[in-house]
Amino acid sequence: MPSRVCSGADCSAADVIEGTAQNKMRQALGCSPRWGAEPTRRTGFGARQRSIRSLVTCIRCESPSEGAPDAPRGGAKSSGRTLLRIAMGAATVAAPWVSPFVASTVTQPGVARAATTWKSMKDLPAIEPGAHPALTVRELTPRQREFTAWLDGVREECIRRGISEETVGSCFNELEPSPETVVEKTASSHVLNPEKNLSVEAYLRRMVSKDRVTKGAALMVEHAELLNEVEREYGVPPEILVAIWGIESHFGGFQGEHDCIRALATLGFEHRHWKGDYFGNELVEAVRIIDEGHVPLGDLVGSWAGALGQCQFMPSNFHRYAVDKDGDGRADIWRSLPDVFASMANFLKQYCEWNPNVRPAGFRVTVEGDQLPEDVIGGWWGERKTPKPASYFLWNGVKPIHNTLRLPRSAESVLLMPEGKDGPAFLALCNFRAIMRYNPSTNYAMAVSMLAQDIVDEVAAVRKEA
Ligand SMILES: [Ca+2]
Repeated sequence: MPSRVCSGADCSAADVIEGTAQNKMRQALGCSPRWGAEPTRRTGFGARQRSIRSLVTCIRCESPSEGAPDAPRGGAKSSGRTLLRIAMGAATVAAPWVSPFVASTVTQPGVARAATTWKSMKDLPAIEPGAHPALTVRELTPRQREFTAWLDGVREECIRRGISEETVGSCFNELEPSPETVVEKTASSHVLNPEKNLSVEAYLRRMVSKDRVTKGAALMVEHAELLNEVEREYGVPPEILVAIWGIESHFGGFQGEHDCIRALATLGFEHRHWKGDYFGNELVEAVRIIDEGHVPLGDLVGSWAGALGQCQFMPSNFHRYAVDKDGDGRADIWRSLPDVFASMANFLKQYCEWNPNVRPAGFRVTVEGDQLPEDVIGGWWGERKTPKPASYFLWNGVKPIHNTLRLPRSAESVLLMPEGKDGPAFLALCNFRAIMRYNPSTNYAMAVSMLAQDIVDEVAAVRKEA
């Protein structure tokens, strides 16, 4: 190993060097580490490029023939053999952490170009690719090439929308798509989308569990002041906010564990031919969240489909509807409950058109007798029949299962029986439609409505006992 110390002052590529990898290489070369040893968030293409640049830079510093007048050369004249030794020393040290990504994506033309550069700099024999394990080359797979080309388009769109190049670089420079394909995702969707794969009864049992009702009731009481304030502002009742919060993220306890940028990039890339640029657009909007400083990049985690925070907003909805209620300058739907509740309520009011004058969104009912005519019995929300006043159903054998329900008798309602007369029955009022806009699933809207009403019942029961 060379013993001389490099000042780094004449490193022509110093502006691109950063991170642990480079410092390891500098230390191996006897150079003092100068740059922050922040580990990079992802390892990939950018880290690779910087590592190679770093290696070339240090070799340049070691060269007496480089001609920099103030370079601290230490008097010893480096021979070509010394330079080669330096390079191989660096490569040896670098190998354990460079090899995996060199092996995966450094391209043959890239190494040939580096070798040519070196030769022109030092008049040394060109490095033969494969001469050292760290320089082993494998071509990009067609998928990786296509992904890189697609991502270049997204980069351009980010810049066009005014996002800083620095943010775009931090999000994309070392990004690779998730290995899961859309097919695999679809195959496992029974886990990811239980509302599509369970019976209505089983789904409701899972979503409106006793545990969720109890916890929701406790949290509604605990945050009553804040929730009431949000209701005064947006017209959405506390129990609905708590129910959506409970179902979307288990009251903030589980917000998803996927790197949102990578998830959206993978989906955008995989869907590029048949879903327009929906996910590509969401990806750009996710990068904008970072650019605006709402949350650090490492904390931008969410569902596999890119839904974010305790209220599971897609990035574009975040920009339209997220609210900074606590006034700290950031709409923090990950950690700030005032922001989470106000954002949900704002979304329900603005986008879902929540009607503040009708309290329950819907509720579970039993249907007794068979006096109801067939033409008022609907199936799923998409198969609903013409609305009737709630009182019409109550007169014809329909009974709510909730204890505390105060039903606006004149409110327009539809009867939903998705699995026929032997399955669960639901009376849906106008705000049922609003919940369907939050998540277009009849099961989801039934679960939210029912959980909200069960939470109200639970709070009433506890107060009565007290
Ligand atoms: Ca805030």
